[in-house]
Amino acid sequence: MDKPVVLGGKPLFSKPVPFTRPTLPSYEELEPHLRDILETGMLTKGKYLRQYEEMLREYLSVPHAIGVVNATMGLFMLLKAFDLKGEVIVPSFSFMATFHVVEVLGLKPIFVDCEKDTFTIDINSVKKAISPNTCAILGVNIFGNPPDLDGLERIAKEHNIRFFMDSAHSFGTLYKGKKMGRYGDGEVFSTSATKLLATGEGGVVTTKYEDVANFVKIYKEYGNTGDYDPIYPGINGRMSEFHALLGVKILPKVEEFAIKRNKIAQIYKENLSKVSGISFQRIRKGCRSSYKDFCILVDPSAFGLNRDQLMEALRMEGISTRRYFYPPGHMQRCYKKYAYMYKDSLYNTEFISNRSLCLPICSHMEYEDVHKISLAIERIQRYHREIKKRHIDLAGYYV
Ligand code: T4K
Repeated sequence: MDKPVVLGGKPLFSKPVPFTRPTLPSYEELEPHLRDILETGMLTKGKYLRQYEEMLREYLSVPHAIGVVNATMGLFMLLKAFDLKGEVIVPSFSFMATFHVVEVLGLKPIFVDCEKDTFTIDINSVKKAISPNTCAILGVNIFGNPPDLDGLERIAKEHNIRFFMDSAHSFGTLYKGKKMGRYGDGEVFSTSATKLLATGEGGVVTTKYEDVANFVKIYKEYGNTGDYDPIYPGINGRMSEFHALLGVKILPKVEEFAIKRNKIAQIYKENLSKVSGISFQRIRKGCRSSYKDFCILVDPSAFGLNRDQLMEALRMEGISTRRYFYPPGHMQRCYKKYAYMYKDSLYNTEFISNRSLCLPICSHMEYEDVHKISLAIERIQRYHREIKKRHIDLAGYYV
């Protein structure tokens, strides 16, 4: 039966399709190393973290790469190293961790707009937001798509302020042919379970400055340099040996994963460009996205249903999606106190946040599943009128 499930049709998948799954080494590949960790009893601060960090420095071609507990703490420690005061410019269209770090450090996040096509931080919006209180810009690679890094570096230099990159989505990204990790005053990658390089929890701080790298290394050890007389109050920001071991095994495969995801994105685009009302994030010219996420925009008038209605219809098909990033930063409850500053001013951010939907993607996804998900979206669109009627009934029922 051709009808979508929401209208009583047959599901295209025999079991639920997860939003993502990490691509991991086999148990057999890990077994001797797990035995080693367990037999030596070195669960943290050991040789696997040292090996991982060495591999990261080589892979990213950076002088300093520090494995940490997660990217949120990595960003916290990186910014802390600069003893900043005042305002930090952040894109409102990002994951909550980007702005939380700024707020928790006692700095003021200044939310700026994104570009309508790339979804990344808009340079003109950044320029307008610069004030005598601005101390830094914190850019983000959105879903793996880099912003105008040269432009951001130029603005930071002109105004003598710091520039950092939240590169949480950036293993697999290429900016003008080069890997991330070397931009601005420092970058932070995430290796949480949904990333290309998935160590479970984890982050990587990169910087060109030796003193900043040393700060982070000591800060993540409570500020203790080894004599139990800390030089400053730090935290525990360490990455365990189990997490580092996963990093050691997965890092050599990141390139292959990025290529695979780019192929998946290409198939989605080929299929869905034939569906009325669906458009895509534009990848910056000369760059490669990691496609940590594959995101579509749903135009409700052309598609016939809005983003949330499509999400619900896909959920009924057993297909899991995410509304990254909704609501955007400046509209989140915890930033209500700043809302007066942004009335109607972050137009692109609100436009994209209301229409974007991330579809399932992972590095070991079958192309056949990409075609089937595309087909599910296509038939939902084809039956949009009936679904709309039905959805109104269901919406009433669900509330
Ligand atoms: N900056 C940016 C721009 C970020 O996007 C993030 C994090 C950060 C900073 C901070 O990085 P970390 O401090 O986390 O290192 C996820 C992740 O938890 C989060 O790391 C990520 N960004 C954010 C965009 O997405 P959820 O809540 O959407 O993921 P969840 O738990 O619903 O899982 C999604 C899918 O992954 C499901 O299909 C289940 C699957 N999954 C999940 C886990 C946890 C697995 O297969 N295995 C797992 O272990 O947040």
